[in-house]
Amino acid sequence: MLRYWTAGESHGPALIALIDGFPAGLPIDIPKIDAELVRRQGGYGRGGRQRIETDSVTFLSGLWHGVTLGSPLAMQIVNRDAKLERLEEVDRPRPGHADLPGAIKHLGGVRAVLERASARETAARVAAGALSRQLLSVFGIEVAGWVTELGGLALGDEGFGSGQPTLPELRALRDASTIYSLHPERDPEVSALIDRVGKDGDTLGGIVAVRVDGLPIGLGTHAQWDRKLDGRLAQAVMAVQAIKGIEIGMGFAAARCRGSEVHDAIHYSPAERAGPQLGFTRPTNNAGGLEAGMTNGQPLVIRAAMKPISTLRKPLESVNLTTKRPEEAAYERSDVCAVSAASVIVEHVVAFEVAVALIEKFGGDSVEEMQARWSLFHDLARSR
Ligand code: EPS
Repeated sequence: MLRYWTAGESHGPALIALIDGFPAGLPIDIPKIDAELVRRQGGYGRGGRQRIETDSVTFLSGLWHGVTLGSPLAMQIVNRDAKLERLEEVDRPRPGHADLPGAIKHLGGVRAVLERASARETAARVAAGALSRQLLSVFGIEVAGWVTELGGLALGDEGFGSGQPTLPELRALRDASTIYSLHPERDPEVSALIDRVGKDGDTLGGIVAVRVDGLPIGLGTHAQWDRKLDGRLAQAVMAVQAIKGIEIGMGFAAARCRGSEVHDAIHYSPAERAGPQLGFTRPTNNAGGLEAGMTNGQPLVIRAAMKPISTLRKPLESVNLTTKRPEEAAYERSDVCAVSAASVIVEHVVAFEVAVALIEKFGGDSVEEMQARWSLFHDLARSR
């Protein structure tokens, strides 16, 4: 079973991702992981912290000569702004952050909670996801995330059409945009909005999207609720800081349509029998690649909604936890908008859950054994 945990405070010495259950025999491209960490640090609207940090991973275990050993992998990302010991207690909780419920829950202070609740922790999740993507790539499974909406500005939803655009085309558009949307030509309009809102001391949220191509039929299961892939993906995505909602495929829009407008017809094309869909084609992909908690061979399509960051330079009303008197919430250096970063994070938590499901179905102790099981399954399925 593939799983991971993270450790580390926002201003502590380092973040750690500990990955267990990863197969042996995969050469790891570390600069490729670092490139995703750099992308997570970017996007228009980020605050001063990203000018201090230069995120990169060091493997503390699990690799020998750059190849996975099949033992736990510990990845470290050093915090340059490691000033936790010098930081003071916070007594005015920020509405929307972990401050109030966390302090009461732990019978302690706000600092102890906000340091771990901070989205800084997502660097470790991206590292784990970027590692898992290298395993997915062996099987031809590719992932991309981008921004579809920011501060109420719709930035195009076209990345979802079956194979239109292709993932390389989609990445090229996204990487040309400082917002990570598929419409770089709209960047000036979006960054002007972020600037305006930042000047007001306020923050912005948005919607991010992820597509996974090359999936086989049958990852996940219909058989038990806690192993359904849609449920696991929702858990992973909803557990990203500031994410308030997830849609798979048509999502909420399906609730407003008739069944005949929602469900994807099943066709068969003998010419496509050799492909991962085994010849079964679907003219539409409203299901977003998942039926009954299993992949159906279509691209996996997910959208997630991010609320605006809760640290406001123009603070909201709060209460001093010591005096219980009304005071403005605390302000600490923060971002005006981190929706672009969220697109990278959601992309990587989705990738990790797909890798978990891949190992569940085709898992072995080594990548070679997984490849053999992958081939055996597809041969058997084609022989029916
Ligand atoms: C965050 C506050 C800011 C963000 C941080 C999330 O950090 P700082 O207080 O050091 O300026 O920049 O995000 C990151 C550091 C990051 O790497 O994503 C918060 O309170 O959640």
